[in-house]
Amino acid sequence: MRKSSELFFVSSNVHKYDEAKRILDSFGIRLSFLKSTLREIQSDSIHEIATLKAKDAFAKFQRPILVEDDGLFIDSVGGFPGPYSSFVFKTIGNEGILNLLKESRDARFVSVITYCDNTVLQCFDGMIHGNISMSQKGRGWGYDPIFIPVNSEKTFAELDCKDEISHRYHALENFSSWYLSNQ
Ligand code: ITT
Repeated sequence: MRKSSELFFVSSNVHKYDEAKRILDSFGIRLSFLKSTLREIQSDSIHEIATLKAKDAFAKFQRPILVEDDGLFIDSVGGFPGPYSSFVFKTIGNEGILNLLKESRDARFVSVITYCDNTVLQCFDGMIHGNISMSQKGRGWGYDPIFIPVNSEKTFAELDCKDEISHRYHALENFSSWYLSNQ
């Protein structure tokens, strides 16, 4: 790993970058954005998807990069949409998910942040438990209007503190400890 090299977040999703930037700022790490749609394989493993996204991003840009793959796992429907969260959001969306669910609404949101440079490829996991709301609440992006984190009555879209508790926060906290101790 090169000392003090600029770090880039590669994604098609600017909301993910905005949150990652704010979170890494709080750990003293500067993050820049490279907007790009990466090759996303269909796989049961978000680690595998994140690893291949990272290899694709490094091959494209030849710079130290971070990518992220996320999954919303809902217990009562066998972990669906899980690794297919991006496709499911684009197809049936939040209303489609709400229509699938009955009483049991426990879920978890998982983030796999992957770092890649010319010598290292490493994944960092983060997770938050919660449940799926009965209807969409708040004006956030993606699944935020339907995901209620544990110990809250509000969805991510309605909360001011998402950055301090989210799946993304936990994955980036793990990344930061490793990155700062390897600088
Ligand atoms: P990439 O270009 O980085 O792959 P993406 O939006 O396709 O962007 P993912 O595959 O990682 O990202 O995300 C899976 C889905 O979960 C996608 O629909 C996201 O909008 C959604 N998602 C991820 N993190 C979220 C969060 O914190 N809040 C709400 N929705 C989220």
